[in-house]
Amino acid sequence: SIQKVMSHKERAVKCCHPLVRSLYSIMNDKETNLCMSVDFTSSEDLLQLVDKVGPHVCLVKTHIDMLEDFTTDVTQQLQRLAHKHNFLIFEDRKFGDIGKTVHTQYQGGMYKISSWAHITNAHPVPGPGIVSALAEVGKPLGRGCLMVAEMSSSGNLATGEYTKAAVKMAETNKDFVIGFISQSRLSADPDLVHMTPGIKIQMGGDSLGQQYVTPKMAITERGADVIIVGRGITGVSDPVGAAKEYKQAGYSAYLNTLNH
Ligand code: 5BU
Repeated sequence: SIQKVMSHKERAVKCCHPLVRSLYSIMNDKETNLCMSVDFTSSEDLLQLVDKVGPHVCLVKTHIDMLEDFTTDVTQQLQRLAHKHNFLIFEDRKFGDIGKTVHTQYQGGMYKISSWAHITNAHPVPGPGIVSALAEVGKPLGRGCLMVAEMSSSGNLATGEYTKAAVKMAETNKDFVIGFISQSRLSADPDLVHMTPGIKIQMGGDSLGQQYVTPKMAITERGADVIIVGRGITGVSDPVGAAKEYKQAGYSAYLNTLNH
């Protein structure tokens, strides 16, 4: 069970990082804690779905390096849609190298992630230097980073002391680290956002190690602030209908946590 949570409305005012306040303000206004993970290989498919589902989500999560036809126009269009529908963009890059390398990867290369993604994430495995390096690029732009503290995949190694070290890295770098990718509530600090992937209304998993829990379980039992849903939305015949369903399930579970 989890401690009493602060409402989105309160967090939109009280959280220390401006990006976190923006996120909670969007969540409060649009009544959604849903992040859609749009893991497509075609830019047109990606942009079309984001335009349709945008009204129902607080965040759109990308794997930009999955696109077979990437051009900078895609990230410009994505930013336009983020503005149109009032959501933030999260590039699920999972940086995981030494400081010097991730600095260049975050700022430059073909994707220039720091120039368009409000949020990105990093593995704690290289040590705290990964946070300082990414912060050098992202902080002046007002960006935020999530630590991958736990994973949804079967047999993953992000457990125990490793997870604890990730929590410490977040709690001591709150000017840039805004929270976690996690499977449970890891920090009592309301400034740190907990986002949980591996969500499907029909539990189970896939053939490659993914493990799912329901939106309700993620929020009420595991303390997620944001639920991340990919194929539960993108892999069905009516993605907009599914997005509405996940939005509803996620939001009512959130409202329930306030009443307890
Ligand atoms: P799915 O289609 O809902 O299974 O997609 C989940 C997304 O979240 C996908 O983009 C993964 O790369 C991402 N993910 C995850 O599933 N589990 C994790 O622990 C982390 C990221 Br970190």
